[in-house]
Amino acid sequence: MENLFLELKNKITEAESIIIFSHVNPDGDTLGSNLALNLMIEKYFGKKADSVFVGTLPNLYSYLPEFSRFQNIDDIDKSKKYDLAIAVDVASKDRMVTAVQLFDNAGFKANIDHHVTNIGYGDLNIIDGNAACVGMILNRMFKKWDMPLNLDIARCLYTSLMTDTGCFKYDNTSPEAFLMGAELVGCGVSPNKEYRACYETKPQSMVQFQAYIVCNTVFYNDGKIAFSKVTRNDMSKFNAEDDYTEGIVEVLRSSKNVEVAAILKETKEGYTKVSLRSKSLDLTPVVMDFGGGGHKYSAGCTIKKPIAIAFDKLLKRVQSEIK
Ligand SMILES: [Mn+2]
Repeated sequence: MENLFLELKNKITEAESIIIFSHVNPDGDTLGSNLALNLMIEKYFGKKADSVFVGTLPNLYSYLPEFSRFQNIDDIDKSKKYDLAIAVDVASKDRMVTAVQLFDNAGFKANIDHHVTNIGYGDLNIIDGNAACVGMILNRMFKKWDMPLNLDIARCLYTSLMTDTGCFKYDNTSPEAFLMGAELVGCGVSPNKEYRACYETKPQSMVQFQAYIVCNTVFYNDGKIAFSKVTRNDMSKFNAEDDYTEGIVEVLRSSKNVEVAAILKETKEGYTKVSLRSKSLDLTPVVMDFGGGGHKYSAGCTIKKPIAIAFDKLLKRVQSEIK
């Protein structure tokens, strides 16, 4: 991995134009690591990289330093040929949606990720399924590059780490996660301030919407499975934004007997987006049956079926794993 870090450093040094991609429906890891890398490239390589997103950019993360650097992919000339493209936290190329053409057109493609389902679609693939977040891989890389963090970069990495470890409580919370957290706090990051900015700034309607969705949960198999669905009708009733469903699935999993929890969300007509969480069951075979991906205990997929049918299909598939 150390050699890969140095190879990327050389590629950044050589490149005149650089673009960094986050995945669709961006989370704290893909956004935090994108900005951390962008700021690092500016600070130590003296270069301006373009940071891009696809679809909607959640306003929730606007507390991140230099958040305004994120550009909508639709505002970038699709025929442009960047010297270097870097994808961060992008498990598969289709997670770049309409940005994939710009990625493919680049002279050199790097793929930095921690999803076990990542097949290594780049020219350079820096993938570690044991890393708690992509920010952790970046942190190791910046050390190898011998480039110390500043407060802004540390804050971006902290959001990446905090969100992907569920505030240091998921199974991926390794000794390295705590050491990294300690190091970032040492750089001046305030855990309380970052936590409040990320988790305690929900609009009132979001809190009420989430409570409603939790209320509609249906339990199966002696309470081992918890499913709830979100229709477009529910969304419009609460004036819900795309990210209003964020975190609900963890509430479902918090029930004592629950092994697998799922939120099924009607996106457009005939499409159902699924977020799955488990306590100890490996979900990757389940979501891969539906063309999805992710981590062992946290995974997702989009089922090209109306929500009621998707619900039944997914429930049967999950029940086949639950004794
Ligand atoms: Mn991640």
